[in-house]
Amino acid sequence: MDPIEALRGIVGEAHCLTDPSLRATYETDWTRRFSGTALAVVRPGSADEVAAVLRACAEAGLGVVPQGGNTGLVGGSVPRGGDVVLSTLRLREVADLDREAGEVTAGAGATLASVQSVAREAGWDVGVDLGARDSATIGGMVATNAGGVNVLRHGPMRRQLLGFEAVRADGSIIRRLPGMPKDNTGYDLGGLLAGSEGTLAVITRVRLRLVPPLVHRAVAVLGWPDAASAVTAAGRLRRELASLTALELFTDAGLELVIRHAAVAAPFATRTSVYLLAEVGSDAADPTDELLTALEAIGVDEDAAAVASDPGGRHRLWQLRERHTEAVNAEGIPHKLDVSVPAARYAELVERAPQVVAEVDPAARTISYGHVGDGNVHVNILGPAADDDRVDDAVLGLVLELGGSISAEHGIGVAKVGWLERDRGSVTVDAMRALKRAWDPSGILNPGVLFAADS
Ligand code: FAD
Ligand code: 2HG
Ligand code: ZN
Repeated sequence: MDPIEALRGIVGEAHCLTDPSLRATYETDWTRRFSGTALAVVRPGSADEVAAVLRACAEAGLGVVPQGGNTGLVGGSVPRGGDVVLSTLRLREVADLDREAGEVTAGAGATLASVQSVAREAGWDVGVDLGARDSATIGGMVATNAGGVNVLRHGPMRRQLLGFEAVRADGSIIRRLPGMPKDNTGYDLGGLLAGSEGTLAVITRVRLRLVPPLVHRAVAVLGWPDAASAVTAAGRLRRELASLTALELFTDAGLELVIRHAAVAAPFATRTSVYLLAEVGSDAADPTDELLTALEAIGVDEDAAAVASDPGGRHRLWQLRERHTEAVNAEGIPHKLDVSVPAARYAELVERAPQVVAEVDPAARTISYGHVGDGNVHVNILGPAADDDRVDDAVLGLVLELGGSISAEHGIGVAKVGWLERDRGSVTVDAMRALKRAWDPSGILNPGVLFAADS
């Protein structure tokens, strides 16, 4: 049977999109750097339909690209040419919230914001938070092992997983639901799927551990003359502040773009080279005094400090950091290098990244920001053509020289396939390939992601 007919028969006419105008938003990634044509976009409404779609695609030898909110930043969520995009957006049920235990089950296509809303109504919260919350889905976040702004407090997505349901390439459904906080029954398959970027199975549901909500919060933005002083201050804040929930860094070049494109005002009149954003939170008492005492202890410049405890003021300060991604996108198509280095090399990376970029492309602009509390920098480069990888190679080479990781939280996708082995080594990557062959012998799941398509 014609594969499109088979897919229509499984998901229904309305959920098998072949018209180019209907497919378009599924075919280009958030940055516009990566795009490809899909044979069709299918939107299954249940795990059984996902299984039938995978069986039909396996039979026809078609690649399948799982897609959630399409906010991924490494090109892994869009087709490479002729693949079927399997959108999870109809799998959005949020159910079985256990108020006593603090657990909830979310469909893969539920957005983070929708799960946060259900959790908060029940007096809980989700341990991972990120700027793309209104579009990023729980399935995509597990598949990328997303990090976000609270990793130093609650860890990345993998740490929130209690149970899962997923469909393998042959259409078999594996399920461990609800899953338990302690569960040593063999391999941790949910943990394996976290960060597998759609190459091993399609995640259809997960059970998440929730965290207590922090009703009292305070945020500070602090200016520093250079990256080294900012990173030293960040280390001291980590030691001084037991209630720390987020510790972020950005530079004046990024602040300038946010002011220009997001219509947000500078935090204070003084402009400095580097800024830190620190947030504290507590479920019991207002932590503002604790924050102010810590700021005094580390000796901040009062002309380059802003503190807010009220929701509006906190939101304004957070916008300065969270809107970097959209502000960079408004300037052009960025090269995005999401990397991490040991804390002792963080300042060096921030200082040297623009230098190594300028050596290969003097006209390129480098804007760095990130989760300094986790050693994670997002090096964004504007200027080079989308397919000119020289600046990417220069920054990733520097990261390995500094003893870091070429992907901290966004994954490998298609963007960093050429660098995986240089980071992890051939023995480790061979072990990964062995897993891929065992789970997906025909290689239909997200071909070209993690490993080159023909390897
Ligand atoms: P997609 O983009 O749709 O897919 C991402 C990958 O997961 C692809 O490889 C896809 O094939 C696979 N996938 C998707 N769903 C499934 C599924 N159900 N089963 C198997 N595989 C699947 N990321 C961070 O880590 N931290 C941040 O702070 C952060 N902030 C961001 C801010 C903005 C403004 C934007 C645009 C992005 C940000 N991201 C961040 C990146 C992105 O939001 C995350 O990678 C997120 O986890 C992707 O979710 P998604 O649903 O959009 O997945
Ligand atoms: C963030 O921390 C996201 O804001 C996106 O991970 C990073 O825009 C980026 O490069
Ligand atoms: Zn990030």
